Amino acid sequence: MGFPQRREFAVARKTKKLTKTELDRKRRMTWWHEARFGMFIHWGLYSLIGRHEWAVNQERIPWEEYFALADTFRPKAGCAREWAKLAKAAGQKYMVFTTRHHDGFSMWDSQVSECTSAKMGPGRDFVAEYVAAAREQGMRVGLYYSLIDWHHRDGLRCLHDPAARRRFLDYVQGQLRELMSNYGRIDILWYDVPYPLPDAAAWEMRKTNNMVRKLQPGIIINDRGMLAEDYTTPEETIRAAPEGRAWETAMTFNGSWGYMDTPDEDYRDARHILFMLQQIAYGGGNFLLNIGPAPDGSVPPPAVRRLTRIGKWLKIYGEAVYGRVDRGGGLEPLNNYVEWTRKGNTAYAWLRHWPGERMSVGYFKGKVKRVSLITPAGPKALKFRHDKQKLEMWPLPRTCPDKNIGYGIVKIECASRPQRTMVGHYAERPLWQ
Ligand code: FHN
Repeated sequence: MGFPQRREFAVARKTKKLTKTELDRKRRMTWWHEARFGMFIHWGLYSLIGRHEWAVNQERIPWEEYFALADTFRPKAGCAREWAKLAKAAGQKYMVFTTRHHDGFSMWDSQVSECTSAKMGPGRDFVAEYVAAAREQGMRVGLYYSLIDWHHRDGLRCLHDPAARRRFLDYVQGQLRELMSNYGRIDILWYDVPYPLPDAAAWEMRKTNNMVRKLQPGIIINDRGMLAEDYTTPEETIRAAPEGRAWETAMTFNGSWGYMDTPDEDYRDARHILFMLQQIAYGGGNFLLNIGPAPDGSVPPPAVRRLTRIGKWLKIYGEAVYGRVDRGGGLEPLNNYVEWTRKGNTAYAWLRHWPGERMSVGYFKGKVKRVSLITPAGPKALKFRHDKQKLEMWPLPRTCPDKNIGYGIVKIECASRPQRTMVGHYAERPLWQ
């Protein structure tokens, strides 16, 4: 299914003129691209079970038993503020919170559902608490909304029963209208799982998103409502969208989006998170990293430890990640211990292994003006020699200056686009995209 936008992109690229839709999208998404790194939060009744957010479905738990959990759902006050403070400490710039997952339990005071955190158990509007906390920390506010609803009586019947479909679409549109009207400025709408209806027309998605955009003119909408909208959303994998198409990878720490108290070893470690951040930034994408808070709202300590370390690292090296980052292209890994991000004619060499006091980068092309080591005290100029064979630089410290995660960065400023590729030496095509 070719996204309609591909045709728009093709036209724009050929004529080098952006369409009105693309110009509007470019304006709305500038902050999003420059933010790069966000926090996903999966938290709801399923967190009380602690065996993944699909437990009610996969373990066939009777709905009466499941919703009885609400009676013991008593999170501590201010838990959303903990998430927002942690996101800020981690260097994340936006947050996306599950307002309603597939289980049909709405985490706000919805007037079109009886299964809500306000009417049942907690007696709280967690969306309101989350939005206030995120804003308090200067975070952009994203709302996740599941189109599938396993519990709603029309959630599956809507496929074949026109009256059921009308009721279910009124429910979905009514909930989205509440979320887009009652919580101030919303920056992101993160749709999920458009099942069981077969296409955007059946979901009345164009009409729904027009309503959403009317209420929130600057909002960014993902592609999981069966319209391409603003960006593509691979998850648990890194797959760059075609040039010109925004994309964001969503990842868990430990394989479960919802709370699951697994050992520390199950969590992707800080070095791996940084490696993924670099791979994503190289491809010009965004990284939405998930936390699954416990029933009381607290964040699992292994996630806190990792996010805190990553935020400390980004305080020093964030220039290689945030702001206008260009897709890499033509900066091939060096012996797989050096990977890259690029901003215009500046290449950032991410070193996850330390070469010692000198480093040689073979096949480096681009007129080098300055080479510097990024340090907590700011860039430290390096000497360098650049010939047809390689770019050599020294003196580097004997060991990696980053004692936190062991990732250092050398900044290479050029007068032309930097490249590192064997194309033109031994290979007729890039060995690595
Ligand atoms: O089924 C959901 C899953 O529980 C989780 O919310 C992820 C997050 O991207 N989305 C769906 C699976 O793709």
